[in-house]
Amino acid sequence: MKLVFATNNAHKLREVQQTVGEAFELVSLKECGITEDIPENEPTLEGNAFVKARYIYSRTGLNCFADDTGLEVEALGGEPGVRSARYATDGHDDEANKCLLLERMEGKENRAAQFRTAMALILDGKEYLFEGIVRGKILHEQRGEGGFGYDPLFAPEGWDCSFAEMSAEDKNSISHRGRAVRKLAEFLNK
Ligand code: ITT
Repeated sequence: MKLVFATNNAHKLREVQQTVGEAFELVSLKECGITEDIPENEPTLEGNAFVKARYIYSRTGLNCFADDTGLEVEALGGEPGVRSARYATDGHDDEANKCLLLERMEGKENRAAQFRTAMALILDGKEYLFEGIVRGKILHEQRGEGGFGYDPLFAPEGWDCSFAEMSAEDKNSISHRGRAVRKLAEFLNK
């Protein structure tokens, strides 16, 4: 089955393709001719995921899904949350975002945090929502070279390393997006 996945992030596309398997051919935004930025101005992850999915469905008429992910830090009242991509600047500046997070976490004893993904699917015009969460903690400094985004600062529960120090397979097996995508794949396979 062909499905449009609403992302321009090559890391995410690879991660998700690995998780859903070969039964689904994922098509990126670029591949279906959408080059403009889709606005993500909703106050929730779910809202943003649906805005993206509806936009693609109305432009292409193709079955599609879209995700929005946020890093929710307990000591910061759930921040950066829905603003994770635009935490430090208007753009997607990963380095600036990580620096700001470390700055805001200075002196905080409670390091608990979670990544949460909301995944919106539109299948033959009907809408569905899937969620994935992974709990963990914010490290005091960056560790590892793999992954992307906030990965070097996040250590998942039960692991003695950051997401950026894990193989893509290990990260996928426990990650927020991995969990949401497996729920989506299970639903599609039914
Ligand atoms: P698209 O919108 O094109 O899919 P994006 O990188 O903006 O790509 P999100 O809006 O879902 O993806 O991500 C929001 C922020 O959270 C952004 O700063 C990402 O780098 C970060 N993020 C998302 N998933 C992550 C993950 O698995 N590990 C670390 N950081 C992640």
